[in-house]
Amino acid sequence: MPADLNPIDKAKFIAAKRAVGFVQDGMKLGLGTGSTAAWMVRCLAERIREEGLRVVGVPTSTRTAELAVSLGVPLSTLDEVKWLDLTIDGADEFDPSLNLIKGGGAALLQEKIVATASDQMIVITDAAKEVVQLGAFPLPVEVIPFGWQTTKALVEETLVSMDVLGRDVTLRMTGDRPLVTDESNYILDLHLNRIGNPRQLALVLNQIPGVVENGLFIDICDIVIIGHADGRAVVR
Ligand code: ABF
Repeated sequence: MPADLNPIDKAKFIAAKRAVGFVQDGMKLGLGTGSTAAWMVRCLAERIREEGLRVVGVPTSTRTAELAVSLGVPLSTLDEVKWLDLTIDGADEFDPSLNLIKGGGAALLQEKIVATASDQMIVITDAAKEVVQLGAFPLPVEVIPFGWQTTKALVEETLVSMDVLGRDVTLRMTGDRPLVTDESNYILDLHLNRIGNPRQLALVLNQIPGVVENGLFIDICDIVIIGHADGRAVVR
């Protein structure tokens, strides 16, 4: 383990290293986005360097691609490989059914496409991500920039009829401009506090014109690995 990591980063590293232990020679991998996924890329690169592991990765964001290239992890594209053996990615929240909120890193669209095109998805997290009910983390929803304010109003209208506690919707900004995703879209963050029926909300949101995808990952995650600073990796 790298020296002088703070407890959260230690936990993320432990989870990432444990997940990379599931990687077998010849695998086609989905490479997630975020700080925990970055530790996974580093651990994967170490296995490639030290064991001669032969894998190919499909990144879920430009920043993951750049990190992988810098560390010598061979990359391909989803169009090239068509299907993946395993995706390893982070999350913002996970519930007892292993349903997730993702998208804090604004990469949810490529992450969901890649995770869905995989035989298995492993989520790597620290214990702070575990919740009884999803929703404390604002739910990211990717929308096209065209007419985004109308889309926002339709989302707000939809929330009125849904089983949620909060209904505040904000446009994600970077500085004084809207954040633009790798796919040139915007992100709306839905501050719901508690989501009573994530499966239903995920379906309803994606029916709204202008909505591209949402950060609810329902029935996609197979395994969650929770890292702990004391070195334990709990596999759920
Ligand atoms: C990405 O990792 C995002 O979907 C999610 O928001 C983020 C979690 O970030 P971190 O690992 O830095 O906590 O997969």
